[in-house]
Formats: sequence, C-alpha cells, structure tokens
Amino acid sequence: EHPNLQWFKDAKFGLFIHWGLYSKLGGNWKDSSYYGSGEWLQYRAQIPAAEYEQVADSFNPVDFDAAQWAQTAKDAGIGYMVITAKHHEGFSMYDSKVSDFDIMDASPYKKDPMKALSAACKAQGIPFGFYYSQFLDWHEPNGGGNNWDFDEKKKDYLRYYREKSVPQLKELLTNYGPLGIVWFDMPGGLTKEQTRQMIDSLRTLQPGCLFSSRVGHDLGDYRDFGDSEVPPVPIPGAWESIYTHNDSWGFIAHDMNFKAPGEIIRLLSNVASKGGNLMLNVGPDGTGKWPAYSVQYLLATGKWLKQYGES
Ligand code: JFZ
Repeated sequence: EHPNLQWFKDAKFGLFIHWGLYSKLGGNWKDSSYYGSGEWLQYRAQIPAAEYEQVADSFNPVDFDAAQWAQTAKDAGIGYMVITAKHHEGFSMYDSKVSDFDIMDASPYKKDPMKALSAACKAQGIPFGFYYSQFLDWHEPNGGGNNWDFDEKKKDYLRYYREKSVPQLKELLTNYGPLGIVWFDMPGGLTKEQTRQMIDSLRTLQPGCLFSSRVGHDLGDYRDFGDSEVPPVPIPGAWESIYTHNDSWGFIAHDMNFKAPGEIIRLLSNVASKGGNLMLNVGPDGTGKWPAYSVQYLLATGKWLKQYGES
C-alpha cells in the first residue's frame, strides 16, 4: 500500500476538471452537433489532426481565473482537484518543452494556466493533481487512437511513450510543486513490466504522489470505478467514483442536464457510506468560465456540507 493514502481516504469529495481545445468547440463541429463526451469530438467527427490543430490558433481563455476556481472549489467543500493537463486530443494545457502543440506555443494566450492553478490550490490547501492521457493521443502519428490520419499498423507506441508521454509526465511532476495525484487514463501499448518501469521512473520524481488505477495492469495506488458507478456494498481500501455534473466531461454548450445540489449530496453520501471518494467533474468553456449552474449548484452543495456534513 502507498504510504501517502490517508489524505485521499479522508478527502471524500474531489473536483475533476476537463478542459482543453474541445471546451472551445463545445460539442459543435461544422454543421453537426454532438451530445455527451465533448472531449471525444475530434474522434467522433473524425477531424484530421492538421485541421484540429487550427482550433488552437484562437484558443484564448482570457476569463480563466485560477484564484476564483480554487475559491469556488474550497467553498464547495472540495478536498482535492484533478485537471486535464493533456486529454486524448493531444493538446497540452500547460507550458511544455516537449511539444509545440501546447497552450504556450500554439495559442494566443501565452500563459501557463496550470502554473496559476497549482499555486491557487496550494494557497487554499487543496491537494492538486493532473489527469494525463498516457496512451491515446490523436495528434501524434505514434500515439494511440487516431486511425483516420495514421495507419495503426505503422505505429510505434513505445516511441510515443519515450518521446512524448513520459517526458511530459516528468515535466508535470517537476514543474508544478508536490502533486497529490497523477490521474492516468485509458492504458495501452505497454506490458505489465513496461508499465512497472514507467511507474518506477516517475516515482523517483515524487514518491508521495498517488497514481490512479488507469495507469494499467492493476499497478495503481487506489481503485477507480467505471464512470458513474457506485459499488452496491462497502468496499475496503482507497477508491473513488467519478461522475460528471451534467452529461459530458468536456464542455457541451447545449447540455443543461446539471445535477441539482440535492442529487450531488445524495451521491456523495452514497459513495461516502461505502468508504469511497466522489470526484465530480465540471467542464469549463473555452473562455475559462465554468457553466453558471456548476458554480451555483456546487456552492449550494458546499453550504449544505458546512451546515450538516461531518468534516
Ligand atoms: C475516459 C475518457 O475517455 C473520457 O473522455 C473521460 O476523460 C473519462 C473520465 O475517462 O473514459 C472512460 C474510461 C474508462 C471507463 C469509462 C470511460 N471505464 O473503465 O468504465
């Protein structure tokens, strides 16, 4: 068992944030509208990587306010935060020297929002972590998943891990202070032994950081249940259920199906009663604003927790 699991077991309520180029698209591409999983838009519309790249040209989240995000999280009663540093689209939402397809080099914003957010969470005492898609990368010829631009048979996954995934994970584990979690997702392309080697090389950078179960081959530090799944009976050990506030992880402009505060509280108590954490996702838009209902309902949840919840 990982020696630093106690804070996670005690946290109960986490905040997941999916934020990337897909947030600007909001589920719309050309004349079509898509519902659910906004972060999968490039895949669903089979958008060529070269064309998708151009979305970055006008990605400029000028309304992003790290202090306000952290304050809202704090007021909502959140115990940890995990945000997408790079999702399957392959775009790095932080200043990466490993790739030019990042917010610093490919977008007009010219600042590193992850630097600001990690600092703001630290100031609020909120453990902070990164989601990182370690295998699926639709932008790269050797990354997993994109078979509309690149021939799967010609892919060299190990090269992708060696040249982008692992170096970027090292950047994240080096440049943003102590991380609570690296939230891996959708493993692939590595044997158990290779996964173990990758984990060992990352561990040396931050031995205290927890790795999510989707690092693969049962090598994670705690258990994640499938999306929107709560076990029927109490489960020992450290685990997490993940839900999203409406029906998508990434921002969808036409999704208004937000869970009301009462639903969030029932969900939270259901998960907590079985010994786990609930990590609830919000999807900010391309300007850096959270959906108004997410702010409103999370603050109402926090107010209730303050009044009636056990700390
Ligand atoms: C993955 C991503 O593909 C998705 O975009 C989102 O980030 C989500 C949190 O994680 O999707 C999954 C991965 C695993 C399961 C379900 C959805 N699962 O194990 O049930």
